[in-house]
Amino acid sequence: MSKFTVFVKAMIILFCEFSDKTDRYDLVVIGGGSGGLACSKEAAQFNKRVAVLDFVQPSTQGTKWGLGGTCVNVGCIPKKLMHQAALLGQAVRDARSYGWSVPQDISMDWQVMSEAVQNYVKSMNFGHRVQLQDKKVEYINAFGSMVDPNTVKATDAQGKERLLHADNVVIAVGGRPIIPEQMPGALEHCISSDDIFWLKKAPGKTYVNISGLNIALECGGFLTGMGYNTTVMVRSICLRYFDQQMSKLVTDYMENNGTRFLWRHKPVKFEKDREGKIVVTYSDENGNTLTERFDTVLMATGRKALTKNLNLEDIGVKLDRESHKVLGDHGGDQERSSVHNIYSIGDVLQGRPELTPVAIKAGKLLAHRLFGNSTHQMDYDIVPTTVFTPLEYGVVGVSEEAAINKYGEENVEVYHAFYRPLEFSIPNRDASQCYIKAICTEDEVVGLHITGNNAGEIIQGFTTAVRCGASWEDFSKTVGIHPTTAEEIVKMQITKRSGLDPRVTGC
Ligand SMILES: Cc1cc2nc3c(=O)[nH]c(=O)nc-3n(C[C@H](O)[C@H](O)[C@H](O)COP(=O)(O)OP(=O)(O)OC[C@H]3O[C@@H](n4cnc5c(N)ncnc54)[C@H](O)[C@@H]3O)c2cc1C
Ligand SMILES: *C1O[C@H](CO)[C@@H](O)[C@H](O)[C@H]1NC(C)=O
Ligand SMILES: *[C@@H]1O[C@H](CO)[C@@H](O)[C@H](O)[C@H]1NC(C)=O
Ligand SMILES: *[C@@H]1O[C@H](CO)[C@@H](O)[C@H](O)[C@H]1NC(C)=O
Ligand SMILES: *[C@@H]1O[C@H](CO)[C@@H](O)[C@H](O)[C@H]1NC(C)=O
Repeated sequence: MSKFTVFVKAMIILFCEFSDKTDRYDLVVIGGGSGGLACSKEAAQFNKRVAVLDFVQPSTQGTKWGLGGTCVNVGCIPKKLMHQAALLGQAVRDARSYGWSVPQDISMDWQVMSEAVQNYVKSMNFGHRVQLQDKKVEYINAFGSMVDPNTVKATDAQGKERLLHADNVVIAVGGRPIIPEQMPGALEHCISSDDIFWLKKAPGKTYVNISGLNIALECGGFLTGMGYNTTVMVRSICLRYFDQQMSKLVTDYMENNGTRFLWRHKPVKFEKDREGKIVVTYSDENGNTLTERFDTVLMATGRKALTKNLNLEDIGVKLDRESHKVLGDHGGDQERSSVHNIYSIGDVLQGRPELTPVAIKAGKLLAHRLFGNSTHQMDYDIVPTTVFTPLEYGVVGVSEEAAINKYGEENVEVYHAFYRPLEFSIPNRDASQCYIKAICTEDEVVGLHITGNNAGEIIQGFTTAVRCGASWEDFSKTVGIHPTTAEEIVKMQITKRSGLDPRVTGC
């Protein structure tokens, strides 16, 4: 696009926002994140009148951002870019052994890195507005709430209200991090994942309090990789919803590579000293109380669904008691709520994986069912994912624990292997956490797990095979691509049951 077309498009967007309209819609979507944007754009393709409302409440530390939701602004995108920034540091160090002259002290300029990431995010915010405009979806920068099942109230930043009459409503409001307000000093002094990507100055010595979610480990990982002294405090386990053997490999690698873990520790309070450092008081596994000073404290203790001020329960939309997420599965439709014309997609739908591609796919399929005569439901099974820790962990299908529970130990065969990525050889990097396992029943591979470089890229392709019901025999008949990491998957021969040593044995 030329600068001129961009300018014209921006003017059109401004013009349309100020022009008046009648307020009857085929579909109103509340929440302009991954799911809401996909659903509204898809619905508009059927020549329907569609509006999407998006409104961002500032974080507890006052961070704000533009259109696109969690993934674009404070999730997948800035996280993966910062993960990449950290990986490059490792690559630069590796480069020495390949003959590149690299100074002894390499360091990260936080300002340069974060500005580059933020500028990219801002370009995506703008891109989303242009796309809504192109697809004729009305974008309303206002907070949405329900008045009755067919009326949405839009309240803008100035408090101006407008009522929209909607045949169908999609709730796609996502979630936000929880800062434990009852913990003294937490609300004042701690940041959340909503702030870390938008910090103006380098985080410095950082303390990460985690709740068993991957977000915290990923942040702790890239901060360590960028050279910040990072301490991760873990109360019980990391990566709660993942295979525990794999989770241990991920944290072992981090621990060996500079992240300090305090296991079974618990924070008690946070204070600020005269120099502006945060004094963290915590108790260790023996109940001793200790204090330590940090520049930054990142709270990653969980997320809550943003259903609170939507007035949903008053109009009959049932929410889960604990999570406050919308309960779906009504009238034979997974995304339909207890009110027949109100649907829910993405992170705010109860019991579904909190992932961007899941929200997008569910949103598009819903639009086709609403306006395209489709009956196609979302398949929430066999959803692949990757944890972008310094050693990435990619997975599709079930954990070993879950497979044994479901099929019984005697009906599960686990193929496994440690491997040494070729890239690790010349810099002589430790590969002792590079590992693969395939969980198989007699007929099918039901789980595939890998730790290593580009784990996400590898698992994405194999997901199709797993979805097609490929058996272990199909995997092992597959010819590899040499020399790659992915080929190690189809080369595995050792089962856990055999008790043979799965470690690397040479060529
Ligand atoms: C740090 C982090 C890293 C992540 N990394 C990954 C990853 O690598 N891969 C991956 O697949 N997923 C990742 N996720 C998860 C992913 O971001 C979410 O699953 C996805 O964004 C969910 O989309 P959504 O449409 O449900 O909601 P969101 O994207 O959260 O969008 C909801 C939007 O609605 C707005 N809103 C809320 N209430 C209202 C209201 N009443 N009126 C108007 N607007 C409202 C919100 O401000 C927001 O803009 C990550 C999440 C985090 C926090
Ligand atoms: C990472 O681990 C390897 C192998 O244990 C070690 O050689 C390297 O120095 C570690 N890196 C850091 C930053 O600790
Ligand atoms: C990081 O902080 C810990 C805890 O204060 C300290 O023991 C360690 O020496 C620090 N590491 C570096 C590299 O400064
Ligand atoms: C982090 O803080 C919260 C709130 O105080 C606490 O409930 C949680 O257990 C803490 N996590 C860890 C790992 O200590
Ligand atoms: C859906 O079916 C109706 C009735 O058969 C038809 O009028 C309409 O054009 C169809 N819509 C689409 C998008 O195919």
